[in-house]
Order: sequence, then C-alpha cells, then structure tokens
Amino acid sequence: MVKFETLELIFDSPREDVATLRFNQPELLNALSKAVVKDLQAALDQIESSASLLRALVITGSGDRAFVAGADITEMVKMTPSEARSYLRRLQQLFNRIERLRVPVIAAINGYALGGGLELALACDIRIATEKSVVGLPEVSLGLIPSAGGTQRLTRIVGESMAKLMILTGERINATIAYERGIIAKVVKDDQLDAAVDSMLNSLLKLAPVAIGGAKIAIQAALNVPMTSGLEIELNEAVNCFGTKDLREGMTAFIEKRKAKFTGN
Ligand code: CO8
Repeated sequence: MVKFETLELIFDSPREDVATLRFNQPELLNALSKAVVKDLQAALDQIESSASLLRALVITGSGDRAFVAGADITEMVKMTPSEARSYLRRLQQLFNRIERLRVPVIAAINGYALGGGLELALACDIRIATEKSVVGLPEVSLGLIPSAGGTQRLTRIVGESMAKLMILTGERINATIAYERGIIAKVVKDDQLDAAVDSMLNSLLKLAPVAIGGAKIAIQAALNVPMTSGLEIELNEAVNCFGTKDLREGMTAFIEKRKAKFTGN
C-alpha cells in the first residue's frame, strides 16, 4: 500500500493485479482539494507505471458517507479566474488519464458523488453505487458550471435533454434514479458494495485483458470521434487482438469445449 496525505493506493487487495485508489478524508467527505489533486497525480503516475501488471482499478472513498463530495469549495471561493483555469485544466487532464487507462476502472460509489466527485466517476468505466448514494452536478447552485468534464461526459451518457435538466437545475438524485437514467450501472444494498465490486472484478478478470482494453478504447471512440474514425479504431483494436495468444486460447477453448485460460499475452 502507498499512503499519500489524502488518499491511499492499494496494490494487493483483493489481488495483486487490482489497484484500489481510496480517497481518505472522510471528515471532509473526500472533497477534492489542491492537496488531493497533487496526490491523485502522484497516484496516477504509479498506476500508469505499473500498468503492464494491472488488470483493473477500483476508485472509492473512505467512510460511509461519501465517494467524493466535489471540489473543495473553501479553496475555490478564493480562486482568481487564472488560478481556476490551471486548477481545472489539471483536473480535466487527470480525469482524462483515468479514462484512457487500458484496464477497466470501477467507481465504487459509497455515498455522495457530487460535482467533481460525479465528474470523476463519469471518467470511470463501470459505476456501482450503494442505495443511499446521491449523485448530481450542483455547480450552478454555487455560481459555477460543471467543469471537470461534467458538461461533456454527462451529456454523452444521458443525452442533451436529461443533461440539461440535471445541470441547469443542479438536482441531486438518488442511486436508483441515476440507474434508471443510465448514469449508474448497478445499485446495491449499502452493505453489499465490496461484494458487488469483487463479483464484478471476478467477471472481468476471467476474460482476455487485451480484448477488454481494446473494447473500452473503441467504445470511448464512439463518444468522441466521427463514425469513420471510430470504425478505424475498432478495426485496429480487433486486429491487435489477433496478435495475442489469448485470442488463440479463447477460440481454441471454445472449439475444444473447455474454459479458456487467459494470460494477458
Ligand atoms: N468542499 C469543501 N468542504 C466540503 C465539501 C466540499 N465540496 N463537501 C463537504 N464538505 C465539508 C463540509 O464543509 C463539512 O465540513 P465541517 O465539518 O468542517 O463543517 C464536512 O465536509 C461535512 O459536510 P456537511 O456538514 O455539509 O455534511 P451534510 O451531511 O450536512 O451534507 C453534503 C453533505 C450534502 C454533501 C454537503 O456537504 C454538500 O452539499 N457539499 C457540497 C457539495 C457540492 O456542492 N459539490 C460540488 C462542488 S463544485 C465542484 O465540484 C466543481 C468541480 C470542478 C470545478 C473546479 C473549479 C476550480
């Protein structure tokens, strides 16, 4: 485990090829202060440098109240426009780095995911939330707009109409409504989050890592580039799979009517 001032990065739980990044300031509902952003950057450096050994990343918050309750309002209130620009640029870049990891990233949402907290979760691949969780982009109620990717990612996920409803009114919704809107992939009982994450990891870790990474990149392309470019990315990722032993193993196992054993090669 690597302990930072505001978060921890665990490399051996539940397995050595799964990293868990846990925001660790429950008394502040894990708000994203400048210190958190600095630690997040250092943690991501470590995650990227061990990327070849990793099969999945889980992001969560400590305590039982919040995933991340947004950017630190006590710091933002003092920011000049130019300070805000560099802070926001940094947050956007960090969330982009999370989105671009070639391993699946699970946001384990254990309470409030508001503002920058939801924006962080939207940069993850699979969002699992407890029933009591509350999500939203309430920035307009603070005189701000979602600006760590929220206007772009939420709109791509729920469409223009629902994104406008949520962002222009700043509404906070519970996990079940967020599930119905397609923001959350799975809602679980409050004491079942760890079990649900483990079960999701078990499903993912049985499969071919290069294929999972390629599928993720191709799906993201569907949201970000024109169809012709997206199809090209899909083609390249598929061809890349044909260069792996895992593809031969997966197909041979099917033909031989046995379970495939993937190695990530
Ligand atoms: N920033 C700073 N401190 C916070 C934040 C936050 N976002 N959220 C909670 N806290 C602190 C509270 O101030 C409180 O501290 P203290 O005990 O010292 O008074 C502690 O956490 C516990 O919070 P509450 O007492 O308020 O707990 P409640 O259960 O009463 O309420 C809520 C919980 C509903 C989550 C409430 O705390 C709340 O509304 N928090 C703010 C949520 C919010 O508006 N988030 C969006 C922020 S804007 C944003 O994220 C923009 C992202 C990118 C922009 C960057 C611009 C430069």
